[in-house]
Amino acid sequence: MKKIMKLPHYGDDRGSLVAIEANETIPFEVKRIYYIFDTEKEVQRGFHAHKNLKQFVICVKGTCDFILDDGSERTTFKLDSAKEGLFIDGVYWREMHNFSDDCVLLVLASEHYSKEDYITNYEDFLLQTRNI
Ligand code: T46
Repeated sequence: MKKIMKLPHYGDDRGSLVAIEANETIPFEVKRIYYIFDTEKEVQRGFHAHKNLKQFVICVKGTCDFILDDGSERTTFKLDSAKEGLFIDGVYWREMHNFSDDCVLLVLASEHYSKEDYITNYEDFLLQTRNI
């Protein structure tokens, strides 16, 4: 499953606040948080899939393109709002492109970091999705 989810946004004349609660706003327990920033425009990141990981990706500042490939279709999500996030649950090849200079990409993850969870070869990813 992959989908953009709107986040509860509390704005007033002092500014904006978004709150995220594990297992409520997003459908998993958060075990890890990381964020990506200072990424040059021409840089491309990702180029892997995960075997068993749920993630929620929020572009809290700036913009970037987040591509999800399920083995037969590539979908590009333009992330440009701190008031929504991209929920990813399943084996998708992911790529990130077109980072704005000010982009800060916040990621909430359902599992601790594990190198073994990564599929870094596209052919291996295709085999996994086709269950061959
Ligand atoms: C993903 C996309 C959206 C850690 O030590 N702990 C961590 O939790 C993470 C995420 C990374 N690292 C180390 C591993 C590498 O030495 O940080 C370095 C950069 O990671 P990576 O090259 O995997 O970064 P991206 O931007 O290509 O991918 C990351 C996540 O790794 C990945 O899970 O879905 O962001």
